[in-house]
Amino acid sequence: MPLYYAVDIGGTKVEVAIGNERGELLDKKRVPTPNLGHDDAVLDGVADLLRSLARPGDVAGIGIACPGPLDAAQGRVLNPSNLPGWHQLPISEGLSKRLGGLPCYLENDATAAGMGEWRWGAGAGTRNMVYITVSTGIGAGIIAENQVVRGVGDNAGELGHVVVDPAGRPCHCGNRGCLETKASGTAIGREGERRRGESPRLSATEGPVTSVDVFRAYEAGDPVAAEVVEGAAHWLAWAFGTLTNLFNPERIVVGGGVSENGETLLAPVREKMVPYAMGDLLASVQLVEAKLGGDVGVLGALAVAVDRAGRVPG
Ligand code: BMX
Ligand code: ZN
Repeated sequence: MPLYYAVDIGGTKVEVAIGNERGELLDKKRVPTPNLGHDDAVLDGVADLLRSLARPGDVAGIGIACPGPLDAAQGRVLNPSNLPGWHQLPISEGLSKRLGGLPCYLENDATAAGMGEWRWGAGAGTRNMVYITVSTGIGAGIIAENQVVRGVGDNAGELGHVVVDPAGRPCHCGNRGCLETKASGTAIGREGERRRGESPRLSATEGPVTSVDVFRAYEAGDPVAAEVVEGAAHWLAWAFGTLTNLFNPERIVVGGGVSENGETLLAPVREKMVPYAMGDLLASVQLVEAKLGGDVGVLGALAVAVDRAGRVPG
């Protein structure tokens, strides 16, 4: 069975792994994201990390998951705001050159994670599903009729940058009032911090309030935290309801750090989706928590490699 390298690039860490088409990870490692602003140093670092993995067989390709926007066809990272040192990085060519010409496949991180959940996680067995990560940002991976939806520039699924309030707060993408300014983990923490003075529980937080603090306070019955969670749940319900009408999915799988709150998050979202989707479509969609947990990044990248390397070009 061929093996594949998986690379998951995030704003804070780069994780690499080696695995097979059954989604089994044989070794993995992580390092803080190098932000060197120098192509060779970044690429040398990732290539060295891959070489340092235990390799019990031949490697057939490399899957890379990275925040967008990307130029996947050219294998180039464009200008993700959380990876300033990586802008315009020709990552596929650079890694391929350093690793004996292995084919490299670059994918948006949320799309890759969706592919991982579809193959080996909570989306297994579906023909139509949408994966949504609610974490630092909000991203989506869309599977329609057993096909990954990538769009003309491979950037489909930028759900977090769908504008819901054009007069709203500036977003790092350059627009205003994007969904992720209202409902990401970052947004939930920021709103909790803004309102901390109204809540004894939130004011007792050490350091700035995070989304974890808001959810703990919500579970303890804090009314201010409840307003913050319900506010975010409202926007997620709007987004999931809209996706339900657009794609008629069988399952919406929610991953990312905020999804670790499970039904505490999903129950209010499910309830609030009712006015935002057509009844029959809503009746056929399940809203579930992702299953791959902390390995979703590398498993997503592995799914990309398995999917693309196994395909005849053209
Ligand atoms: C953002 C966007 C997406 C990404 C999503 C989830 C940036 C830098 N990235 O909407 O490309 O898929 O976040 O990313 O704008 P995460 O880092 O929150 O998991
Ligand atoms: Zn935006």
